[in-house]
Amino acid sequence: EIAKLPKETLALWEKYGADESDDKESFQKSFIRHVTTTLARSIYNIDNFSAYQATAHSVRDRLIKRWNETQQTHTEVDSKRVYYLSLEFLLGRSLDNALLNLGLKDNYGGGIKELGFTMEDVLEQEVDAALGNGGLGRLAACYMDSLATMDYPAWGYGLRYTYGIFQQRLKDGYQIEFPDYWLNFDNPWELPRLDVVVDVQFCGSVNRYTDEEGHERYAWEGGDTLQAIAYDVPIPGYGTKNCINIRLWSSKPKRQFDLTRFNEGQYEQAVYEQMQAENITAVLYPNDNHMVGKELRLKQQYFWVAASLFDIVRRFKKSEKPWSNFPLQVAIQLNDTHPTLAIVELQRILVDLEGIGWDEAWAIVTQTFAFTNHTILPEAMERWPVPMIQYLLPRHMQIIFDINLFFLQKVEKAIPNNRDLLAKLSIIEESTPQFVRMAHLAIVGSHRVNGVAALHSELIKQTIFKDFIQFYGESKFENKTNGITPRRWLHQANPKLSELITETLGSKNWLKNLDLLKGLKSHVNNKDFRKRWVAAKLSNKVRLADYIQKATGVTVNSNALFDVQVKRIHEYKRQFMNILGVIHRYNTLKKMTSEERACVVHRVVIFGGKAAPGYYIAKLVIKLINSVAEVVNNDNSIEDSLKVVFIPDYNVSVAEIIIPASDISQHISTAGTEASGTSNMKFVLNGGLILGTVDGANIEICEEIGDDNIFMFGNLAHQVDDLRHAHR
Ligand code: OX2
Ligand code: PLP
Repeated sequence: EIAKLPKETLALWEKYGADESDDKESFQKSFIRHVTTTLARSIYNIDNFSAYQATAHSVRDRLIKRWNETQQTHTEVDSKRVYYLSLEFLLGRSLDNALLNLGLKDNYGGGIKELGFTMEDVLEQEVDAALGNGGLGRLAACYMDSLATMDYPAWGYGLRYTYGIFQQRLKDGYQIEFPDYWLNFDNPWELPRLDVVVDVQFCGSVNRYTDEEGHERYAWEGGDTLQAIAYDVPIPGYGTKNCINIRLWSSKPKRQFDLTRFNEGQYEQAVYEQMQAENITAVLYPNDNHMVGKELRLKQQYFWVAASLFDIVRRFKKSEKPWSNFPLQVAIQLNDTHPTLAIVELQRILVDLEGIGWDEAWAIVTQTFAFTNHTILPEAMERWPVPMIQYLLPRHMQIIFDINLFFLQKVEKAIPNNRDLLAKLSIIEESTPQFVRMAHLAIVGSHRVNGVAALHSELIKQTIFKDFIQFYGESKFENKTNGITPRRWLHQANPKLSELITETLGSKNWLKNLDLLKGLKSHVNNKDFRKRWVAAKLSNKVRLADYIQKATGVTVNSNALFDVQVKRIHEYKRQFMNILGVIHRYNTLKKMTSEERACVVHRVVIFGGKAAPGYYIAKLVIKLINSVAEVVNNDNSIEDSLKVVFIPDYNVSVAEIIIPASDISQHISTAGTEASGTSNMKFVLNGGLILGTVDGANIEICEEIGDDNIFMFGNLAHQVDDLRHAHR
């Protein structure tokens, strides 16, 4: 098509489409242009927030260009694409990350200063994109950064929640929740694609018919139809032009309102349907590692999966390749069981809509999907009542029954006469009502299943998925230990230490190859290096102490030891054990004489994390921590040897301040319960010590950093069960 355009037209595109430069003057020009045109303001009417918006829009212009070029290149090259389906993307802020990844930070920093602002103030204006609960959602965000940086043709698919994870405030030591209306001001980091609209069907019924060739076919008919609208979030890689995409879907009604009702003057009823439709993507479920079987959540899952698969299939069909090529062009990774319905949806598309035979379709499906398991906690296992699926997705329920039947027939053939095994492996739990076990469906429909740390990947084979090994053998199950992006968690969060590392190693290559950090080893006895290392840590602690003062009103001494536990509040993560330890420490300090206390290292114990709004015990632990803090911090007799703070509203931006300032951090889950943990990696990367149990990725971290840098304690995973029984 391009070849057909007249030469003059092409020349115009080339002339005016050339990249805007990234130098200081070009930034200042684009900044002023955005203030006057995008924001409709003037030099007399611009505050820090407008300065942030103008800067963000200037960066956005550059991101969009890279995004366009990347997508065009991937289409031209016709590369296999990897799709990451995640109900959560805990992205945090974007401006600083984009400036650093695009290499714009210095020029933009200098440019903005001359315009009368400071980069620090401007960066502070951005609200977090907090479309996730904790580790699982942040992992998705880190993976997108790494996929972009490593030049993968990757896409993320998720939901554009109107409300992200709630904001946590404290009242009398108790957690209270406030809605996170993050889209209150415009969001420069998304590109609305009002033309990318997908119809999504719910309810209705299934009609069996015979097609022209005499084949028995099924049609899903009637019910309600909603629309999914795409919003694209560009994710720039570091030191590359590659800029990948997260496509987030927002729900809206197919028709604006019921005209008949409107004309009859029943205005509220007329817009009811619209409100129902918009509800689907209104709010992120605030539970971490805990399933709540609400119908709206199941609707979210299908809405998201249906829109994403439609989009993926549409892109594949443009290539006009045979269906057998689908798994060669498309890899879909399921982030936990939340998107498991995608397996059923693809089978439905292939069999019902494309007319492909069941077995051929199923081979395509299983070669396309792979599944990541993130937990072995029983309360987190997703199971949906059969009647609920039957009502919302009648055809999908039939397909699930068929998948199960054919699977169990294969099991019976391979391992005959073992009814007990069939019951254990079945996708259907034979209770009243029946339930669909989503993890079983995900395993049966995928060619690979992975755990997220070495221990966890072993444990899933011995516990929750044990029976599947009998049938599949071990090779379907593998380990992929979690990772984190060093761009955000060291380069961005800890500029002083990053600068020291870059100077010492002589280049920034470590930002793309973390193994290069081993090169620091030969400098450990260098006096100047050590001095600067300690100075970086101290300045991070001063920054955190300032933040603590502002957020809690408590003054802490930056020269004390900072002892940190920040993560979702959960019984298995054992914040309770930590606070009991603090009470013991306090009682011990109280019994000491002043002289004895003078020999004790002063300590600030820092907690942070949200409890799910319905998690009573977790909320009580927050209250306990605050009550202990109240007593300890107001007791002059211990002479500042101990302080306790609970930092409210722990999120990605707060993590970026806390993690680089930690001397020692606690990752003390009961062995076998924390699948991996990812904040443990972030603390270590910032030169902190770890106090941890023999659990999750702590074990592999220990192998890397050596046991001088990590204090491990407690029972091993295999001992825990015996202990539990012994204590009954
Ligand atoms: C979390 C796990 O609890 C955590 O151990 C892990 O590091 C993280 O996922 C990323 O893999 N919801 N959140 C998780 O699992 C589930 C389920
Ligand atoms: N919540 C937030 C805001 C985070 O930034 C992280 C990781 O950095 C987590 C939760 C996960 O923490 P953990 O691995 O300790 O559970």
